[in-house]
Amino acid sequence: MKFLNSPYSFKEANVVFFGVPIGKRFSDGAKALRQTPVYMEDFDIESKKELLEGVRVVDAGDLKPKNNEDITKYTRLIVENNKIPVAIAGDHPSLFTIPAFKKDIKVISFDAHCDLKDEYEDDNIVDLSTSWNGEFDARVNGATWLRRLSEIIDPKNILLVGVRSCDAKELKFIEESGITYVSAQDIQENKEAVSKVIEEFTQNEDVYITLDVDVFDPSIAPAVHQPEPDGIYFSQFKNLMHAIAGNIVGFDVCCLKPIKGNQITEFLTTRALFEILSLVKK
Ligand SMILES: [Mn+2]
Repeated sequence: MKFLNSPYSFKEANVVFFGVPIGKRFSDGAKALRQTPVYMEDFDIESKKELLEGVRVVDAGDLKPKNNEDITKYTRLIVENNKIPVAIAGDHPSLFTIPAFKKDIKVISFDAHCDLKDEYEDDNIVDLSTSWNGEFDARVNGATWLRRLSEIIDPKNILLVGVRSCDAKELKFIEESGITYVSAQDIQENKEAVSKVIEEFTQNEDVYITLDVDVFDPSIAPAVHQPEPDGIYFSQFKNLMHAIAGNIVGFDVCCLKPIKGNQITEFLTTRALFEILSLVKK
C-alpha cells in the first residue's frame, strides 16, 4: 500500500515519502501511515482549503540502506531534484538526512526529549544502525543523535520545541552550545512568546523539521516508545507550525510505535503530516 495511494512517479512528484529502516526494532510506522490516510479528509474546515492542494507525493517505499551514507545519498538525490524529502523512521533519521542539505539550514526538533546525551545505553533506547549486527553504539542512538548533529552543524541553528524530559548535563550543554529551546510548559503558558521565537529563528531561512510523535501529550498520542506526561496538543502544534516564517525544505516523522487496535496516534500523525505538507513550498 502506498502513502496517499500516490499515483505519481518520482519525476512528476514534488514530495518524496520514504521509510528509513534504522534500528534493530524498526517499527511499522511507515506501514501504519500508508494505511491511515485512505480514511482521512485533507480539507481544513477552518481555512476552507485542501491541505494537500498542489502536493504531489510519490511513495518511494522503504529504503534498503547498507550504511548511513546511503540515507544521506538518497535524501540528496531528492533535494537536488528540487523535491521535498519526507522520511519516516522508528527513531530520528535526521542525523543522516540533514547532511544532504547545505550546512546553514535551520533545524526544528519537535520532541519531548532533548536527545543530547553524549553517550547512552538502556534496554528501551532505539539504536540508529542500518544493519543491526548485535553491537550497540552508545554514542549514536535515539538519545544522542542531536548531540552528534550539533557536532556537524552550528548548534545555533537548532531549536528544540516541546521539551519536557532531559537531565542536568543536557540542559547545561544546551546553554553552553547556544541551542535554543522552548519547553512544553512554555508553549502552554506563553504561546505568543514561543511563536515569536519560532518566527525569528526561521525568518528567511531554509528549515528542516523533525517530528518525534512523543512531543504530543500521551492522551492524544499513546503509540510512542517513550510517552512523557504533559505534552502539547494538536491545536498548539498547528499554531507553532504556522509561526514558521522560513521555507520548509524537508522533514521527518519518527518514533511511532503502533498499538494493535488503537489508531489514535496514526490519525494524529497523518493529520500533522498534512499540516506540514500544506506549508511546504509547492
Ligand atoms: Mn522523543
